[in-house]
Amino acid sequence: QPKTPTRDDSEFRDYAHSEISRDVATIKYSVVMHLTATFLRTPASIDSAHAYLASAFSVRDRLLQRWNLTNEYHDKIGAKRVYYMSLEFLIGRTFDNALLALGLREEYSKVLGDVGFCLEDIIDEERDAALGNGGLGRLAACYVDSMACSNYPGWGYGLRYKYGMFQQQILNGYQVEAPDCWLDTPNPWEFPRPDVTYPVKFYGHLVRDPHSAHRYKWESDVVYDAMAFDVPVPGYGTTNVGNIRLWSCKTNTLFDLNKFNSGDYQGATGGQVAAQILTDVLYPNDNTNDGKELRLRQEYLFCSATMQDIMARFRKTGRPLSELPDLAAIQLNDTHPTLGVPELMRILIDDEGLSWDEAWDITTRTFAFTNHTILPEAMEKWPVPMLDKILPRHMGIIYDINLFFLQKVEKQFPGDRELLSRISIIEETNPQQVRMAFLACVGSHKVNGVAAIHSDIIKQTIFKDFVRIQGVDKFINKTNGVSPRRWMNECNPDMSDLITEAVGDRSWVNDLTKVKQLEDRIEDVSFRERWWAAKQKNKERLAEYILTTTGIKVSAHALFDVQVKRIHEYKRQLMNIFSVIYRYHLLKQMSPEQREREVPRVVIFAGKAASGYWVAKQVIKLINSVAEVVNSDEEIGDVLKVVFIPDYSVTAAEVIIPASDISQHISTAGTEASGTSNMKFVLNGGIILGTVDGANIEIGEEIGEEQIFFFGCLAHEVEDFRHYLRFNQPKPDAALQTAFDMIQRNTFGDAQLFQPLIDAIMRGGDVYLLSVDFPSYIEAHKAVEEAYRNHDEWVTKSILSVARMAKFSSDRSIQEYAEEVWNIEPQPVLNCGL
Ligand code: BZD
Repeated sequence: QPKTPTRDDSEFRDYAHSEISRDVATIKYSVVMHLTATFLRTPASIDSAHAYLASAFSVRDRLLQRWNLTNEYHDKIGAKRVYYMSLEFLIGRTFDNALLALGLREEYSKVLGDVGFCLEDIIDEERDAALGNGGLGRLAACYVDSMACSNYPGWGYGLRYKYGMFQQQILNGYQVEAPDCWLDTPNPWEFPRPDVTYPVKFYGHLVRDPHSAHRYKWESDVVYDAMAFDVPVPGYGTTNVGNIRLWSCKTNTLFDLNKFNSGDYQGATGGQVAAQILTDVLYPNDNTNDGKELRLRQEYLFCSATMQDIMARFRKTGRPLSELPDLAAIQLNDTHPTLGVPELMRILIDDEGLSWDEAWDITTRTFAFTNHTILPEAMEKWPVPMLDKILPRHMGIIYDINLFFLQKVEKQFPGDRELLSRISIIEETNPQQVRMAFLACVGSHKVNGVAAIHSDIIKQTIFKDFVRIQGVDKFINKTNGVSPRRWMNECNPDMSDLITEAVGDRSWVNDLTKVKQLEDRIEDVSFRERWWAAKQKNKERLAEYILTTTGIKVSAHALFDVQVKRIHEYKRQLMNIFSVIYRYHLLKQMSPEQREREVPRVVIFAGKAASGYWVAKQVIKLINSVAEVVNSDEEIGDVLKVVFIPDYSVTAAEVIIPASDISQHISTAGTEASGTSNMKFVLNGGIILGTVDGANIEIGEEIGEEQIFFFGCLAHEVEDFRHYLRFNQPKPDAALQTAFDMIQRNTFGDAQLFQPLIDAIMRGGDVYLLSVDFPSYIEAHKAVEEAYRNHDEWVTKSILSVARMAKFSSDRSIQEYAEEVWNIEPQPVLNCGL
């Protein structure tokens, strides 16, 4: 508890609350101070790494000052906060983002220029914070950005992994993983809080409270400490600064002096080493659940520290516990943080002494849950014996949650035993398993999917019974969005300047509805030319990037056809590379004159495969093998190039996305919950080639279906096709067969390597329906080519699309969550009275 100051602190307040001057001289002084005092550099020993660090620390000073003001203000007015709980935050870089938010980019450019550095090079010194796998983690980062920019009092909570998403190297065409040691150099964007540390228990046994049927004492010697690191989230065009609080694990058993004195140095810190493992590494799985015990312990460390922290903040207000839902809304980013539900129950019952019913009422009014997938392999389930061993108290609470829930349902639908077994949180397998999606659903007052089609599907499938039991109003849709700050203004400066010109000022960055005004410029010849030139410049930047990362030279005048995302069977990179093989075949059949008339194309892939996902890794190998053959075929030249850009990341995406003409989002209908890169590509003037799936559908509704090249079967047809293919051999069309034949004739090296990929289609039931969608996919490619030939038509599509994309700002998503789920309001920090 901080002591209430009795001294006169008014002068301190005056200084703390007055913004640091923004003139170049002050900035220069602060950068030089950090260079000399924080990093011990002399003018002779400054390199760009330290120029970056010193600049970043000086920016951080400003952010932390605003951070303090924001939190002090929200505390003072007793604002309700939202807590976005996510095991992943895929943040990327922060320096440029912060400079733009603070409006100090030009000033820093000048300061760095004066000491002989170029801002762009300095920006490139920063390493990505890659604490996430893909869409789910990046969504969390966009959402905290939007909360800060829209002045919502909100925090992200996550884990501070020592090793983030692995670095992908390509050796001999294969993916090789290397650790991401992102904390090896100082990280200016985190602020360690040793004062904010909580003990987290594991294992042990329970002692029943003799006075209460529901209360227990949980005793255990295995106690870890979770220590907070705060990551400031700069708000653009506001002084509000958000926060992501990340937990780092250490043991709380003291250093063993006896062991140390007897020479056992390692033993003395043994516990420390074991504990650190908990937050050592991000699990590199996207849309799969591997059920590892270490992952469960990570999840609990995260949930326990977060719930203790939220409760500590709440207790300081002195308000009764029943008012917790009036001051805190907690959003579960998928099921990974679901142990927060039994953890809050444990705190309220065992520590605070509430009755079960009181605790349950508070808990369910506090939590809400977002589902991001219905792929069966991604569904989190924990074996009961494992949970019982590691978290005996929580297992007991989950049993009781289930018991009371089933009793209620039994009253509502007497005698329906089938129903009870379908909805039970405990699955009656051997061993029994806890279905985390059901626990999250029962423990929350709202459940949402991430695009309209996905929200409909979950109501018809995994949560069908729950809709009947708990009412349809509990199940809502919140279509994803992305941050226009990072995904337009920051990554695409030239296009952003054009939008600013059309709108009249840069206010569209915080209010994307204004991009509508681009439609007024659709006939403006000069504007159209400059629009095209901006894309061309981005393509040249990407061509340069491809050259440095792969050594492949591509023409920036070719059509850039991009598929960048995690490698997964349902995303069908395999279908893409089969179509490339078929195109190669067609080109080989042509005369040089015919080839000359083709639209030259660069097919660009990037994405990581989970380290244990063999099929996905073979797909990478196939892409690289095809690339090697095609790119070295002199007859083909620039008419077709195939590129696999290694180590896809947020920073790589910021170069790739603004440069695309076409991007592919071609999941089997009904499998991609939403997708968010589809939004980013269109917001950067690219056109989608995609299936009728996820957010592609809503993008089409907004910008006009004629702006998208749709193909493939529809979600409601998938089941019948799959059923048919379980019992019948697929019938590949001539084009697909040609691709198979070329592989099998060793055109791309040893056919044996790739036979399993063909077998998955021909003998494995073709679960992702490649053989079904391939003919319409090839037709869609033809349509793309025809449209691209018509330059004018293409530019019109591009500008119109951006103009109509306002819906896909994450600001819109966050506003909907705030109003319909969290019941919170914007609280712009007012300097008055602090
Ligand atoms: O979430 C993704 C979906 O696949 C996308 O369709 C959607 O747009 C985004 C955001 O809503 N899901 C994931 O990214 N899932 C994971 O990364 C993940 C990670 C660990 C365990 C399970 C899933």
